[in-house]
Amino acid sequence: MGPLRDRAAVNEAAGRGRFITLEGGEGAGKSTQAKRLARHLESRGLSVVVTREPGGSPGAEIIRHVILSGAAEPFGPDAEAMLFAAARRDHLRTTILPALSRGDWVICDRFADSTRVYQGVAGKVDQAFILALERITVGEDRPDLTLILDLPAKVGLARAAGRGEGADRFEKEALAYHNKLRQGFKALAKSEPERCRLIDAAVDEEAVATAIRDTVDTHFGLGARLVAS
Ligand code: Z5A
Repeated sequence: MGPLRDRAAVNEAAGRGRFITLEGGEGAGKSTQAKRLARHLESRGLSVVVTREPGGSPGAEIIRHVILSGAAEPFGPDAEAMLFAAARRDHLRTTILPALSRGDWVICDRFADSTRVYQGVAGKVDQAFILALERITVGEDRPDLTLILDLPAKVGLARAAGRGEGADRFEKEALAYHNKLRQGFKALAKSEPERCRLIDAAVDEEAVATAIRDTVDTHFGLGARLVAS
């Protein structure tokens, strides 16, 4: 049996895959850590899909462009929240749910918690409205585990700027806005301790990866799992 067949067999035995999201402010290291976590889970014999929001499906990628270019900004944060929700619905239906049904593990760089914090806490969109959108678009398909990468806003912004790609719709906001985001994510971690884990992201990449691996292994009982190949 080749490695691919082995992997499929391992996933089949595990049933539905697991859904892990990474959250946090700008430049927290989510994309970097999503790839590293995928390699770790693959080393445990699991099939993994790495995806992101906004985006992650052809339709949602179009909406991503509309939002991040700033084209939707004049309509206000309520309309932006609805656009994120529409993109999420498409992403879930066409990418995330089919992958989970196949038994794949899905790692998503940002998800509904970003709407709660960016549009809800920092954008001051009514929380009841945000939660209503979440009920419609996400429903019961919530993440099994959310890793919130925490670091001072200034450090994250410096890292993001270091990539030299220019600031998008949200990166160009003032430092006070980014501090608010950090507090919003921390409050979220506190309010849902079963699902959310706060990870210190101000340390070096390797140390963050180790903390994430330990957290995921413990949460899903993967510690003793051997690769079936
Ligand atoms: N948004 C929203 O408002 N509402 C929503 O519902 C959703 C999103 C879903 C998406 O932008 C924007 O949409 C986002 C929120 C908003 N705001 N902004 N801007 P995006 O997808 O383009 O970007 P992002 O999600 O904010 O991620 P990011 O800023 O690109 O950063 P990251 O993925 O967290 O970090 P990274 O790319 O892995 O690392 C950044 C740099 O730091 C890079 O050069 C790394 O090599 C370096 N790095 C990574 N880790 C470390 C450590 N540990 N030490 C030192 N340097 C490091």
